Amino acid sequence: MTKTITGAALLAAIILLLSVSIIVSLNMENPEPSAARQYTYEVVNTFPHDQHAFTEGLFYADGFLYEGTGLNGASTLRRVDLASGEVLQEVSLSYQYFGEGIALVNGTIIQLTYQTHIGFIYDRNSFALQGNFSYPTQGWGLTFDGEHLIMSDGTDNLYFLDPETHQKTSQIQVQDGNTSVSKLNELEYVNGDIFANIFEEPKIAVINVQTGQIKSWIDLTGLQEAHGSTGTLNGIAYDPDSNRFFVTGKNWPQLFEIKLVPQSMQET
Ligand SMILES: [Ca+2]
Repeated sequence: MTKTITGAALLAAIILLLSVSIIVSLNMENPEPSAARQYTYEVVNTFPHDQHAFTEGLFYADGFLYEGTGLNGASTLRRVDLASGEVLQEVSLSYQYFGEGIALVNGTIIQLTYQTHIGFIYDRNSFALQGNFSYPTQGWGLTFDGEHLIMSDGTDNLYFLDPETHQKTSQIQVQDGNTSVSKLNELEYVNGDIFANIFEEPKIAVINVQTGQIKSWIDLTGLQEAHGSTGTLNGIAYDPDSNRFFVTGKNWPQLFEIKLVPQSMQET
C-alpha cells in the first residue's frame, strides 16, 4: 500500500526538522548535562568475606570468586569459595608489591600493582607465576573484554592493552555529560559496558566502552553502613551464566549479591 504525502504531513515534517536543528544548536552552545540513568540496588544474597582482605581486584569464573588483595606485606591472589568465603588457594606477593586489579585472560590471571609499574601473569589453575610486564602509569582496576585488557589508574582515563604484548593500544576519557569523572577504581566488563567503582564513594559508573560516556550510575549508599563495614567499596564481579552481580569492599566482612533497581521504579 502506498501513501500520498499530503501538504499537512510535509509541513509537519519541516517543523520537526527545524525543531531538531534548534535543539542540536542549543546543545552545542550549552554544557551537555548528564544523561545517565540512575539505579539503586537490592541485596539478593549475603556471603562471608575475609575481613583481612584489602580487596583490590575481583572477578567470578568457573564457580569461584577470584580476588586480588593489596597493601605491602598483605598482597595476594586468591581463589575463594563463594558460599563460605573460604580461601581455597592463594599466592602472596613480595613485600615491595602492593597488589591491585586482576583479570582473567584465557589461561592466565593478570594482576596489577599500585605504584611499582609491574603486572604479573599467573597460570589460572596453579597460580604459578609465568611472567610480568611493565606499564608507565599507576595500576588500579583491571578487566578483560575478550579482546583487550582494560585498566584504570585512578584518573579519568581507561587504557586498553593488547593482552599478548601488554602494550597500550588506545584509551578513553570517562565523562558524565561533559564533566570528567576521575578516581575510577575496580572494573568489570559486563555485556559490552565497563562497570567502575569510584574510589571512596559508594557509586558504580556504567561506561560506554567506545565513547567513555557514563550511561548509568548505580548508587550503593547504605550498603557498607548497614552491614558494619568501614572500608571503601571496591570489587565488582559478574557471573554471566546466571546474571549475578557481586560487590564487596576493602576489609568488608561480607560480599553481596545485588540486583540493580532503576531509581524511578523505587520512587513509585
Ligand atoms: Ca572486577
